[in-house]
Amino acid sequence: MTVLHQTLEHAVVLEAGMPTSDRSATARARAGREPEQPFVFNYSELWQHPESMLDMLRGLAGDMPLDQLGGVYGWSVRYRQRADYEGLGIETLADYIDAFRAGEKKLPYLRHISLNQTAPELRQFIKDPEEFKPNWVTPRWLDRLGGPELFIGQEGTTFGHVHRDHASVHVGFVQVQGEKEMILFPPSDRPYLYSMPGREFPYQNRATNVRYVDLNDFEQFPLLRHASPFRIVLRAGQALFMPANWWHTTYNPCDSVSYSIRIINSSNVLRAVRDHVRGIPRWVKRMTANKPA
Ligand SMILES: O=C(O)CCC(=O)C(=O)O
Repeated sequence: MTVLHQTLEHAVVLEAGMPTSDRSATARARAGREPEQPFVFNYSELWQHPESMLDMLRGLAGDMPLDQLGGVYGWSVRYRQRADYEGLGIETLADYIDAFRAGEKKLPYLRHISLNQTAPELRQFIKDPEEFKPNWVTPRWLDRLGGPELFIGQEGTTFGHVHRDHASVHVGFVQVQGEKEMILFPPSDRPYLYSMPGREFPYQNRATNVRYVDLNDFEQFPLLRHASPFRIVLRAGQALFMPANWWHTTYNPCDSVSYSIRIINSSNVLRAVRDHVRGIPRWVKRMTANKPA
């Protein structure tokens, strides 16, 4: 596995503590400024229960088969990812958490554990930072928009492809355990990132062909040279506010547990609605194309 930070030297490094003292989304919205720059800050109050988050998750949803997790933005173990588990003897979430803690087997990255679908009871003990508020899409029935999730990854695992989240949502990340390296590209880097339409409504150009391990492969992806990446190593007790439409991918330099949630408020609601409306003709086109003659 390539450790990117040894080679992606031109990336701007973001650290905690930038840039203003009052970064709440409410304050920014009142001031009429949109939160378009990512920022990192210290935050260790996410989990509000004496039992560890992983223990409680295991207790509540340990019996759940891995291929039933996820489903809002992506599946945890589905299609070709099933092959990654062959021979590991890991069927359920409890099997995975136990193996992750034992550290004896090399495990795939367990991504997109949907809190609303897997363990909604956990949410009462999760306190989002003020920097992620107001967030109008936290109710469970708005899961398609807000979709709070957990990610569990061993050292050396990577999210994979550079992508952006759908419909102009901001994304808040909080690192619960370990560290996560995040590579971010501003929305204006789109021409250099080999993007292609996503497979889900509203079918925006939000996927790319570029994986984390390709970020220095200028032979295969020459336009990448023109991109302006940011690099963040999010440590346990730190959080990242990532504004709408920033492209990103991640790498876990050590065992990592993290939380993320999508955010919509007055600063991006019009863009989110616009993106959904623009998806309708694309949906109609796809339906018409797939209709049997
Ligand atoms: O937490 C990660 O590793 C990546 C999450 C992510 O990129 C996403 O959910 O869009």
